[in-house]
Amino acid sequence: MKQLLTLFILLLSLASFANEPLLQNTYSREGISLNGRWNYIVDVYESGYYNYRREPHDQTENPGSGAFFLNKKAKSKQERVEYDFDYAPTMVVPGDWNSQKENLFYYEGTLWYKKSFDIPDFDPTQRYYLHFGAVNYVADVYVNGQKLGTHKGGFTPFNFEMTDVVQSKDNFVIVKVDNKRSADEVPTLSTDWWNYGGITRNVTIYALSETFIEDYSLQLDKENDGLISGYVRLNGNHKGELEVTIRIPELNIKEKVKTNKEGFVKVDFPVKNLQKWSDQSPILYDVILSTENDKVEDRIGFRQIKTQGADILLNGEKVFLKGIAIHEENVMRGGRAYSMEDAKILLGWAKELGCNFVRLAHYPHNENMARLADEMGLLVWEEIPVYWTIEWTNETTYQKAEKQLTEVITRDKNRASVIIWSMANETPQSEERLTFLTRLAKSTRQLDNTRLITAALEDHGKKEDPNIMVVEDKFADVVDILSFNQYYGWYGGTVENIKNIRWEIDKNKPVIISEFGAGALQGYHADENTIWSEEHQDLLYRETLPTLAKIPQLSGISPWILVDFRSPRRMHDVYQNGWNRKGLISETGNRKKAFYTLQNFYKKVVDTL
Ligand code: GCB
Repeated sequence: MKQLLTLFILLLSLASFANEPLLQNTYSREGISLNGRWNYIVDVYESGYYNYRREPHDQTENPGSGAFFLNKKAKSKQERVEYDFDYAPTMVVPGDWNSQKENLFYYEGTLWYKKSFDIPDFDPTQRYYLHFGAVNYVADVYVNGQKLGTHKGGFTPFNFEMTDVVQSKDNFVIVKVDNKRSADEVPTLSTDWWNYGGITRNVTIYALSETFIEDYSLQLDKENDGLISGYVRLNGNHKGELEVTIRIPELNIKEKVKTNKEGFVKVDFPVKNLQKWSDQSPILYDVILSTENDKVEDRIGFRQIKTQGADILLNGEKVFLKGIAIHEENVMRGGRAYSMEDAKILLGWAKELGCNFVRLAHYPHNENMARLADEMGLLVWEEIPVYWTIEWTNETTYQKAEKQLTEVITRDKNRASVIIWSMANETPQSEERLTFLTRLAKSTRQLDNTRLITAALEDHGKKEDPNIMVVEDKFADVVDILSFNQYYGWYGGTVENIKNIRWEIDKNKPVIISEFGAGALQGYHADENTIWSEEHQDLLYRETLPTLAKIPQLSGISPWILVDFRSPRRMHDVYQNGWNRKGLISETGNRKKAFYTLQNFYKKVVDTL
């Protein structure tokens, strides 16, 4: 009997791990924001999660009073409860904990958040969803003492339905967040960025009708630029087929389609006089999808992106990607960036640099970034944190990577700005890794065959002639764009010799130099041969840019990196102080010399390529 019960509890807990389908375009829905101050308890030993036999409270029959998700209160002077959220300190959500509390600066572990909420105009006929923009890394979510589910992956959105557990007043949500690194996770133990923990993006409640528009994809057909195609998916207990109307008023489009019994319908309709979205002219159209009792509005750009030989074609025309790599940090405030205002700072700097392209490294950034890039005319590379030494043979690790990729593709598939999905960064070669990445690429193509696939690979000097650089990687056969990071003059090689090197790329594919760079402490001036000086970084840029320009297949670059970023790997107390100094802008917002060199290159040189 006891075994059966254990099995039942295990099945229950597994069921709760299945995330629910992601709500598309939450921007168009009026939600109830749970942003603001949340109480928190730091739980180093996870004693609010496990009982003293190390069994998870939420998987035991009678969770004891130590189970934090119950939000227990002592009801009498004899009752012992060893925590109380209402007396706990508070911090701001969204926001990482490291930059908000000095004593949590280096913290990697479990922290519990709690917030009380009411639902104004509560309507028992509606369905209520709790949506998180992202939580790093594992989130266990409970509402009113009931577990809604668990989500893993620090940079993608997720939501849970909570219709059966909420009421109009006196609700509470408790989230256990754990950002411990682990060898089998994605990312794995070692990275070169700060492991900011916490509820790092918005938390919002959405009230939805019984049957609502869950997801849709609308894009210009890859081959036929007179056709918009995609699908709409409804969610609900509807019976039979339902009508969906898609309107694009400026194009005089009003399409009525019927879903199948599962609420799904493929769409395909001709379009005339469309002004295509491009970096030069980022035209977005109002798109309105409606059913009998739901409506979502979006702003969508329509464009085509493909490769032809060694060229990247945007709407049939060759485009050179004048890029920059970006980490998702707002250095001016400190910590993870999360708001539209943060996105405006970062993408505004990229524009000032003269970019038409950004590499959002090394994990999915906030949805604001892609939405703003749509408005600003920036082409976007998005990636998942399959970085360095992932466990290639671990099936669960693969599933985690694929899930993160699926979540970001699901979220951003209607963004014209996003043209590239990148599978990985600087991963060491092996057959297992090739299988892993090829599988990821295949699954990406199944999810979205309209965008280009790449991965940041590595180059090396030939044995016979170290001045000849090559990329010998079988994954190069799988990708649409051959991208690689190269640090000649910083990690190996000398700056003086940069002019003598050349790349031999034997593939007829577009090439992106996904990284190059050198560290410099802003304000530190010396002769150009002095490492860490602004002059030295600038010299490396002046030498590298013309050398790269000689690669016949060169279709873009995204130097490393827009802004200095926090990294626990960078401990030199004079020059680094916990910051990776390869930024063109310092953590105080000041431009370094190389910023202007790259800006100048983008203004003048690129057009002649
Ligand atoms: C790289 C990595 C990037 C690092 C950078 C560096 O190749 O892709 O994540 O931050 O080098 O600064 O070493």
